[in-house]
Amino acid sequence: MNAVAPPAALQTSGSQLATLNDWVARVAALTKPAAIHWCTGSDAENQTLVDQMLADGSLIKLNQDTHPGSYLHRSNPEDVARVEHLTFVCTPEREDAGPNNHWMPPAEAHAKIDALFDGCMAGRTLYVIPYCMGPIDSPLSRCGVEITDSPYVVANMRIMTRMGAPTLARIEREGHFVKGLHSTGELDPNRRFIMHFPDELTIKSYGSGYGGNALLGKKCHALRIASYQARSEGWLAEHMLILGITNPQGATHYIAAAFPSACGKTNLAMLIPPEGYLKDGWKISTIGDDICWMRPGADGRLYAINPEAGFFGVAPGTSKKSNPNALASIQTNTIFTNVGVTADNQPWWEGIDNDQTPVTDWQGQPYDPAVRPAAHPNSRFTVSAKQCPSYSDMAEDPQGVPISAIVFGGRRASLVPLVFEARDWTHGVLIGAAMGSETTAAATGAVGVMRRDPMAMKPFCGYNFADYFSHWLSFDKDGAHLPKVFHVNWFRKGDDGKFLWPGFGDNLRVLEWMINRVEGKVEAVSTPIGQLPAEGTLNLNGLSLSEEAHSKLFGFDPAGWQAEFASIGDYLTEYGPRMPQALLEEQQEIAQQLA
Ligand code: O2Y
Ligand code: MN
Repeated sequence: MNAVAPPAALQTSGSQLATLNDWVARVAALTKPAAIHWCTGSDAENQTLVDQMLADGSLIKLNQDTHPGSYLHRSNPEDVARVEHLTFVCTPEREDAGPNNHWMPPAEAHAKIDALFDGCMAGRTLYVIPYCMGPIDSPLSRCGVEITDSPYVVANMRIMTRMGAPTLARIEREGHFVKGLHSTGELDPNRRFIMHFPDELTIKSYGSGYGGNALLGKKCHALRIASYQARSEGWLAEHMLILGITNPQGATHYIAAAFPSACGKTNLAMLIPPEGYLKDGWKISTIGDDICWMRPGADGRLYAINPEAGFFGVAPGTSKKSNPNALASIQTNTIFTNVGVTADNQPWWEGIDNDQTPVTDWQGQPYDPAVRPAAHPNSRFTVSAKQCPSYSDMAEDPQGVPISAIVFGGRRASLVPLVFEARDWTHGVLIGAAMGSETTAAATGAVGVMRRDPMAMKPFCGYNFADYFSHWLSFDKDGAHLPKVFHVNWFRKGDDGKFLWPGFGDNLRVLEWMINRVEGKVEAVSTPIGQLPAEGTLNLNGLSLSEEAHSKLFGFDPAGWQAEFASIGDYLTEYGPRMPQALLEEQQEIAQQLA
């Protein structure tokens, strides 16, 4: 076995990196790899890994004329998504992980997963990936090191993070980093765990090679561990996209928005303004599509970075119509996972809306729609953010971007209007804590069941939600200039079951109203649930909305909200005595107004 210490090319002057070297040596002693490779992130290194994966069949070359530098990976069919039931937060006290997490005592968790790691890399190469979440020179960024035996993970982490020598230099300077140990193991779902040890800044993941289970910088580090770290360091690690809106006068506002899965976060982050807005000179710029780290700046505003350097976007439904920027981004240098392919080897998925047809499905079998879709519903593309036409230079700004508005949103067929604004920060935190989506018959068999997903962090908060809400409330202090908070619902349906709001580019109309509210330019109507757009203040020019659409998108149903607030009260009390009194009082006050 070679090199338990980084090679000269990765070292900075006099570097010893003792903690890192010791950890690599201990992991190597446990996992017993045939070789150790310290990743530099260079093009040459990537090419070597790609060639190796092409040779062993774990990557398949796509049509290099139409998709230069792009490849397909087919994961094990039993390893196609995050596994929440196997994901644990291992704090010393169960209460600190909270009812929102699966919990195991740290010693038991280490013992259980280390037994799986024992000898698991025999005959394999152990890759050491130093990565930085966020711009390398940003004080908001944090570093980690992932050890993995998967070259596919290395290739993805190279796209999704800033990887290599500058990160190692930063780790040496700072003296700390998040330790992530990953092995694909046997890909046996019965021998699979994703364990988090927030007190130890440690992640251990075994038995999956897929997405959030394996690319440890993403959900494990940038959300679960980071949210825990953020609590003690006074910042927020959130499941939010970040976008910039530039008005015709050239002023830019930044918005951070949290939505549960399958609510179009990537589409919103890359929105293309509708025709009239484009003509007038409106522009949307993308900072990030999934994760947002923010902290108060000297002026009291929240400043945000996107800790990621790429997009791990869901492929099905991505088309020239739904997301032209995403489609443009993935024409070159993209790793596709679990999509179908056409006869001439181009990637294909349901909803791509082109004139091609798939011949091979995501499992490598001849495509037969009666057997399975061409692409797995959770199939993905991994691509550098720099390839996105709407990606903003400001995403690389070490200071981050100032956030003017925070948006919470869910998928609600009934009750919830298109947009409303929180009266103040505490009310905004309550709106975030209560947010959720209704299930559909297709997904669960039970229509209209409310699943609450506070701040879209249910699968990702690394500690007790009650403490998390207290942390959010703590930002409201002297000198703070906090963003306005809004709630949106793009998914309100009419009596005929059809969506009432056109969505996509037209969502900019709602964002414009928010910006006008931030600038104090337009009026709102006060209701117990918050501020609704006053008649004529949200630009509907060029849309033909029915009377039903008008009343449901902009109206407020007191009886329906009374029941909703009773349910919100029940939900908050499930968290027991740690639930902050201020949030309970806010809920009770609104419930009384509705009674
Ligand atoms: O299934 C996975 O591992 C991917 S999940 C994912 C990927 C990108 C962005 N968000 C998510 C999510 O589940 O929120
Ligand atoms: Mn996400």
